[in-house]
This record gives sequence, structure tokens and C-alpha cells, in this order.
Amino acid sequence: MPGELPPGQRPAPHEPFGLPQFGGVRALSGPGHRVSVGGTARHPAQFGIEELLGAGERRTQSSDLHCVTTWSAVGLEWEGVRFADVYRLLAELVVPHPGARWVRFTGLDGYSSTMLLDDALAADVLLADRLSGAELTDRFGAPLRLVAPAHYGYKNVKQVCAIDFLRSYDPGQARIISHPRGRVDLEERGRLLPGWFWRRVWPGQVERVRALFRADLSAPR
Ligand SMILES: Nc1nc2c(c(=O)[nH]1)N[C@H]1C(S)=C(S)[C@@H](COP(=O)(O)O)O[C@H]1N2
Ligand SMILES: [Mo]
Repeated sequence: MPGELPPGQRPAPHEPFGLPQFGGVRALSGPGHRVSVGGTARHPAQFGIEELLGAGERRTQSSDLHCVTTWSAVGLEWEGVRFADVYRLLAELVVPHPGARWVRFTGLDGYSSTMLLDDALAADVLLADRLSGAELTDRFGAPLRLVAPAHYGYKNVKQVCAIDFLRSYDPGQARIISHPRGRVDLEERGRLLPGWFWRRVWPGQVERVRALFRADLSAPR
């Protein structure tokens, strides 16, 4: 059925959101933004946005963003390049260790999240630079953002400035409130407690966190 959402999710407007501690961090992207690629790899290196996005065909994708706190923004129009295409370039130039099964994305605000490499190579995982036909704003992840619609929002790192190949899972700042894989269909909301538990806890926090990110938007830069 079109418009059907994964278990425990309800539709909501798309607003800047994230971990509460990043609500007050105003990271500004600028020209000459570089992405450091390394971790357990033979040739760690830095890349410009054009270099990374030049690795594949540009595509547009309409997909939903499912935050673990149970809101979903539906039908977002992203534009970018498949991470799988970028990975092919990186495999050649950076040469990740064959045992590096995980990939960590870090944002300019210091937020990071780690995906199973196989999950990140799925056909619907993009590195996006545009949303709704326009350049991304800083708040929505400029200059480059990970779009992984089958995984909770916490895997969709905004303002990507580092990509690291790892031999083991790094829980990052979301710790046990995130899940190593975070698949929305399986309701992998958190690492320790079942999805239905978080489904009840999280909605009570949404307005408070939204307010943190809204306040930041109106603050002088
Ligand atoms: N850099 C960065 N990326 C981030 C976060 C963050 O705090 N910092 N929060 C994540 C979470 S929890 C969600 S739900 C989405 C929210 O995306 P939006 O701002 O487009 O709504 O961003 C994700 N990516
Ligand atoms: Mo989230």
C-alpha cells in the first residue's frame, strides 16, 4: 500500500533534528570542504565533494526519513550519488583493510554513526548534496549527507567530513540508544531494549528536541 510506514512510525513535517547535544552546534560548511577518508586503510586521503560525487551517475531519489523517536518525513526528494559508486573509487584509492566490515560517517558538528559496510552499499544509500531541487542547507546536512532510508535517521549523518573503515562497530554518540544496524523494518531502534519499549519512550522527547534545533535556527550566526 503506498504511504504505508514501518512499524511504530507516524508522518510528520521535515524539520532539522538530531541528538539533543548537537542542537546548539552551528557547524558551517564552506567552499573547499574536504572529506577525510581513512580508518583501517592503506592510503588515507582527503577528497573534495566533486571528486567523491564524480565517482558515479547523479540520481534523484524520493525516500522517507524515519527518526527513531517515531516521526517520519515522507517523500523527500534527494539528489546525489550512490555510496556504492563512491565506495568503488575509495576501494581503489584508499584501499580499506579487507577485514573492515564497518564504515563510520562523521559530521562537522562531531556527530558520528557507523553502518555495516554491506548495508551502506545498498542501492538506495546515497551521498546527497541536494534536497527538494536545491542545494542542501547546513541544517539539513550541507555540503554532503548520507541518505539511508532503510535505516533510522541516526544513521543518516549530515555534513559528512570523514569516512572511516573500521574492523569493529563504533557506537558513536548515540551509544545504546542506537542499534549497530538500525533497520527500520525490523524496528532495530536500540541496542539493548526492544523496539516497542523505545516506541513508547521516544515520542515524549520529540518536542523538546525540535525546540533545541529551532532555537538554533533563529540564533545569530
Ligand atoms: N551531523 C549530524 N547528523 C545527524 C544528526 C546529528 O545530530 N548530527 N542527527 C541524526 C538524527 S537522530 C536524525 S533523525 C536525522 C535528522 O535529519 P533532518 O535534520 O533532516 O530532520 O539526522 C541524523 N544525522
Ligand atoms: Mo533521530
